[in-house]
Amino acid sequence: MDLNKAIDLVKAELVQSRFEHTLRVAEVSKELAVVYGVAVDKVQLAAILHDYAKNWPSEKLKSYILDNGLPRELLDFDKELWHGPVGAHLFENQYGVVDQDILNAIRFHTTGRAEMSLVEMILYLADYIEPGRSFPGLQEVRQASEKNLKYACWLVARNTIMYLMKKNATIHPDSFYAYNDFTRYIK
Ligand code: DGI
Ligand code: FE
Ligand code: FE
Ligand code: FE
Repeated sequence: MDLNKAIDLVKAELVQSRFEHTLRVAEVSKELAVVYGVAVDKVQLAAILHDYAKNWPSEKLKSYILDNGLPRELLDFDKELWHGPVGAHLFENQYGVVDQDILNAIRFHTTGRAEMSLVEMILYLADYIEPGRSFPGLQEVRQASEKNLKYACWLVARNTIMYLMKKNATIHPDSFYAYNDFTRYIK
């Protein structure tokens, strides 16, 4: 899929503020791709598509998961975790995206997972640090982002888990797998 088609497709699907977030994630992804020597076009396509299903009503996401054989256990976790796997499935099956690295970056952008690829890490990080965000501890992550990709991703995983635990939220195993994997690397 070419980038302009992807932009048109997501623009039609997202509210304006979410579309603008998407463009900022694409811009940050491009910068990180240059720093880490990753194919810019791949990272940008993943970024443009990553939140495609974000504004779907939760009932629509739920039906999509059930009707298309996505992991049922997703439904035991927060609705926020549904849009990545649904988007990845949809682009693979309805739009002919074949690059598994791009699809995995979309699929796992919310939780992360163990052994993430460079493309996956860049999207995971860019989604967190794009200039429209304001999380506690964000400055530290931004500073680390162009120096040490895995350390920056470790901060994202750690901050996200700490934030979720403070809210007494359930946490998906992939979020812990990502955290553990990055922790082993930075030690
Ligand atoms: O779609 P975005 O807002 O750009 O960002 P996202 O898809 O990375 O994250 C959406 C939300 O999901 C964010 O508030 C953090 C939350 N989240 C990430 N991992 C988990 C999680 N929520 C729960 N309950 N469990 C998780 O493991
Ligand atoms: Fe998202
Ligand atoms: Fe994210
Ligand atoms: Fe996002």
